[in-house]
Amino acid sequence: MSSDSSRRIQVPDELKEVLLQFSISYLVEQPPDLIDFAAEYFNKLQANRPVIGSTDNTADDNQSVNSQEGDAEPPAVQSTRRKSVFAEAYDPEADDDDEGATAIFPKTDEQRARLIESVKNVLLFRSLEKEQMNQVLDAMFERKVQPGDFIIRQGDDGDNFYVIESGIYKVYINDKHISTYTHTGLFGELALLYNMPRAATVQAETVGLLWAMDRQTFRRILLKSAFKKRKMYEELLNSVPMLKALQNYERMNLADALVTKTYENGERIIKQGDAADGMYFIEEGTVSVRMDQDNDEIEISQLGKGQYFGELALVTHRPRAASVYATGGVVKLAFLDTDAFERILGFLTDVLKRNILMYEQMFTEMARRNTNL
Ligand code: 1OR
Ligand code: 1OR
Repeated sequence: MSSDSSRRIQVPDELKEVLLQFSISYLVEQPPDLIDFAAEYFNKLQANRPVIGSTDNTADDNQSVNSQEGDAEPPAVQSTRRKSVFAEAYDPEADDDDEGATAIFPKTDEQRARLIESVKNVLLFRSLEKEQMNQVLDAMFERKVQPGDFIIRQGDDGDNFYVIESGIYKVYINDKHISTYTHTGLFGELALLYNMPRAATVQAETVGLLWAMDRQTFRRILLKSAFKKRKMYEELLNSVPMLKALQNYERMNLADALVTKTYENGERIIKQGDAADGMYFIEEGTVSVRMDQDNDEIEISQLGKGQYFGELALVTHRPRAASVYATGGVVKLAFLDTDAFERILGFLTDVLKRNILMYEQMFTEMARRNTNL
């Protein structure tokens, strides 16, 4: 699809991390002047830079106490206590928050069945092994909420992470309503993953039921796998021009949903005429797109890193329009299944349709050339 020359520029991880943290702080605080805010932010960052080689980041963590209601301290100021996160690329491997035993909350069969149903679609849990998944189920506890209850307040330290069983929850940033969860989804993972203050306020609109997991357990079981996955796909997702329209937070959710698949040279990835089960982003290697013609196949396009395919059938709800093969060695792809596609990229359908228009134009062009021959 489009050839984006900026793809060749390697963005260092540290730069990405610092800019991500800065952007979150900026979005959370929405200060009147970006430049003043940036100057202050980076000065503070420099002043609080930890001594090289120091690994005291978890000591801060364990001391953290939930800030009280009405705490006037803005998140960026509060966060200077967590030097490591804002000063350098966060390394969960160096995090020793995983000491000690995991809490177990006994559950009735009925509760456990409800919990399993609620976590079925939690993308963050996808890469967990069976044993880890059982630990997660044991560690979660039920929390009933009433309309108006504040589950999370922006700027607080992170205590729990929540999976929704039922209820409607509104998300606010600086008192501005930005999104709503209705009976499904999860929230509260950001503060625990990135070791930073709560990025938003979450308030219950209706009675509801949440499954909660405490910070320690979240970090012990989920941090490394979830963080690694978000990190792993970050570069890929940043290199796909179509996804520029996504907000950082949506890109993170997309990373949770992706599954890596590899194909050997010559292997077929998609067969023309098949029903679609998802789409692919190319992480490494090239693929050849071929269409059936007169009992043969002709190549209509080659795609490489940062490009995607298999979206057409998802958008049009039709069978695969072409076959796709791995070419020139091993091909590594990130696969997004239909469900996650609809949930996360559904609103990008208009962008995708622009490409589809291009396929149609090319098709008409080819048909015209063929009849003129
Ligand atoms: P948390 O631990 O920071 C608040 O606590 C939670 O609200 C947060 O984790 C997310 O789980 C959830 N940006 C940041 N946090 C969000 C957002 C969000 N939506 C839900 N949460 N944005 C909205 C994206 C549609 C981006 C706004 C710029
Ligand atoms: P899909 O889900 O139909 C095959 O599965 C994929 O090949 C398709 O999604 C596109 O992502 C990809 N026409 C149709 N599909 C194409 C084309 C294409 N190129 C890539 N795909 N044309 C080539 C445009 C450069 C038009 C050919 C006439």
